[in-house]
Amino acid sequence: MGRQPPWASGPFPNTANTGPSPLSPRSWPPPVPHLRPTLCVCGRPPIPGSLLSFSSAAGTSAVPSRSVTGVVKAAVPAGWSPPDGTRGAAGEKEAQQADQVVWTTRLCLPNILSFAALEPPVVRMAAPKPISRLVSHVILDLDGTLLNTDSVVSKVVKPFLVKNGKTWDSKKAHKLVGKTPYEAATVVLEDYGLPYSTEEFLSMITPMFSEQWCNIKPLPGASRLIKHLKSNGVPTALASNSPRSNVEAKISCQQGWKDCFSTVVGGDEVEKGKPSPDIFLEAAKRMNTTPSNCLVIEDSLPGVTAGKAAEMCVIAVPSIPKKTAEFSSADEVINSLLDIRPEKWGLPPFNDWIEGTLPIEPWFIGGPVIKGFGRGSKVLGIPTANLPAENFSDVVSEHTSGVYFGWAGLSTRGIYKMVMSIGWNPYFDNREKTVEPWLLHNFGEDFYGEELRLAIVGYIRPEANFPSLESLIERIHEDGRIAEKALDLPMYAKYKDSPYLRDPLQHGSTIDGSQTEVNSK
Ligand code: ADP
Ligand code: RBF
Ligand code: MG
Repeated sequence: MGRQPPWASGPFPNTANTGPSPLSPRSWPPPVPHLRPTLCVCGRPPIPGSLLSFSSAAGTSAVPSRSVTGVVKAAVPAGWSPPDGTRGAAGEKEAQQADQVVWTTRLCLPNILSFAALEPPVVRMAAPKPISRLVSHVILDLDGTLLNTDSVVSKVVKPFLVKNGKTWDSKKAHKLVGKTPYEAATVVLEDYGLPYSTEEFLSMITPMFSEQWCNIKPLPGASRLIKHLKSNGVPTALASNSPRSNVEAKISCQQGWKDCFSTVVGGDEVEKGKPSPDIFLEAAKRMNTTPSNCLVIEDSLPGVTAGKAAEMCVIAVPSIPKKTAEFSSADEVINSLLDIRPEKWGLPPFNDWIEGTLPIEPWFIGGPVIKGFGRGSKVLGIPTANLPAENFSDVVSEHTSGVYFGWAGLSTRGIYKMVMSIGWNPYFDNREKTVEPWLLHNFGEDFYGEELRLAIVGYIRPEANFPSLESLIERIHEDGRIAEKALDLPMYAKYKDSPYLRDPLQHGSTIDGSQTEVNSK
């Protein structure tokens, strides 16, 4: 131990020195109050007598996981009373060591690992892979990880196809996501039967891409992450397969980005690009550190392979939906940069989460309420007023899937609190990315066809799969409670006055001030 992370003298404590080994019992509980864990167990309490197996990393990799297996008499915290009135047995020890234990369907605070209980009698808590290495340096990929490069693909390829007498099919666009330019070019040529070699096609299309560089948008959470690392003094490199000049041109379009990187390594500066480890090894060298101190964040499979070949820790943020399984060699797979928990890696935690929610730059969508899959009310007892996603496919593809919340305006009724999922509903494994807003109000009737406007102001969690329909329903209700409460915070409450929500209302003749008041469940 004794390795001093660069921020050790700063506001973040040097937790690496709390014991002879991060796994040592002596390092638990950590001496620093804000790193003391909360054990947060999401889901219903397990049935007494069932087997409980969980790992209690409880919030920070500075205190890596220990596993506890035991028979639960009742789990756990002091003061919590299981239905049969017994008190905690196994698990109590955990409860004492943590600052608090929340056995709850309510609040899963950020920086806290949450555990999903499976069906009794065997209750297995799904814990993340124990993280046994702390890092001090971060290496980021650019295209597909920090920048939504895929969004400019249609802008370039569409007019090219038109010129060649073909029609762009947006349904085929997903096939290009995450591919290298060469691979993507090959797919386009095949799909549309164009009479060019891949090299010819690339030479025609590459200059058109260059023109679009400043139209590429950062991916959700990208600016937040690199600015957080910069402001906490964590050395951060950019390592891309693209030539260095392209990388520099792209990041110079993004305000404040250039200063966030201590070095930039381009594909033309090493012998072999990813999946070879060369780019990452060069980045570590330039930061004067060893590979074992580095955390790589990557969206593509070649990038993850390269990071592991460099013997670095790797977080995968796959750009291609539903392909998580392919990234099993990564140390962690997350859905988007919004889900990064730097403290799991011994890096300074984000401090912008508030009451289980992450404020985001608000975005606005709306349209007539259409028929969905017909299972919201029927299967889940939770109606979701579906919007025609094709009307705003750009906005929807720009935002990562996940559970969000905000305000909903209904043309003839008023403004309501709202919680929604956007994505493929992993439990149902949908083919299309849908927007599923649940208005937190009991209407007692349908309102198909009415104009619905949404202001989406915060993020709660990634979409997830669940071991049972019950646990999905329970989690959605939990999301509802989180949204309901958070929307009263001034930072979120102010958006209920967004003109966008009220616009359609102003055209309605029967609406007066009282009817446009905020309603909630
Ligand atoms: P669908 O699959 O057609 O969307 P749902 O079972 O999800 O069917 O029901 C959604 C419909 O229920 C909405 O389109 C709307 O007309 C109605 N509805 C009633 N109450 C609500 C609510 N609180 N939130 C969302 N939709 C509601
Ligand atoms: N579906 C999932 O498969 N996984 C989820 O994590 C999930 N979270 C949701 C959260 C909220 C707040 C809402 C309203 C819906 C969520 N759904 C999720 C979608 C739900 O499965 C969907 O509304 C129904 O399938 C109806 O089409
Ligand atoms: Mg619905």
